[in-house]
Amino acid sequence: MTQRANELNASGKPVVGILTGSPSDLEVVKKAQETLTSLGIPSELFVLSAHRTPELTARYVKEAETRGLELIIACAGMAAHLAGAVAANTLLPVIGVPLKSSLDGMDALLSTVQMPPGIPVATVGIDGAKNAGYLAARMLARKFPEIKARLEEDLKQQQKRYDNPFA
Ligand code: RP5
Repeated sequence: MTQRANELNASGKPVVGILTGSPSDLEVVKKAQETLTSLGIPSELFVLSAHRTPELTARYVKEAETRGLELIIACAGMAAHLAGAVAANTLLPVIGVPLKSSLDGMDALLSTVQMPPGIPVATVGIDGAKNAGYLAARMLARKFPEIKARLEEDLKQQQKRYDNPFA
């Protein structure tokens, strides 16, 4: 159902949960939150680990939908199981961000992207936190028209950096 314009910002409640596996990830991961904020999308960011804090992670994810979250961005490096562990505990869409922590991030990329059938994780590129924010915004734009309008304006701004041979 289409939401009333500006309802999203009026409530101010987070609609995107961003999780990452270590405090050492935050410099990259904060780009996802900055992107969401620039598009007027309220989010929350927590450091939670599939390995080190499995119970807390599962509890957060199981409660996410009833708390009003629409999707979850999960970021991790090395044996990056966080996004898969998140997807195992919710039917919300999960965007996975593999982080470059070892092996140039190839380990995390393969861990995140190669989910078994039925438990999908929409994986962006290595250290692709910014694109995770944009992908989340595109998903939310199906429900919130004001986000679609902001994405259209953002794309126009990006296009200003390019030549128009036909102008
Ligand atoms: C992963 O292991 C984290 O997401 C991080 O990218 C990597 C290393 O974690 P630390 O040892 O720096 O805490 O779980």
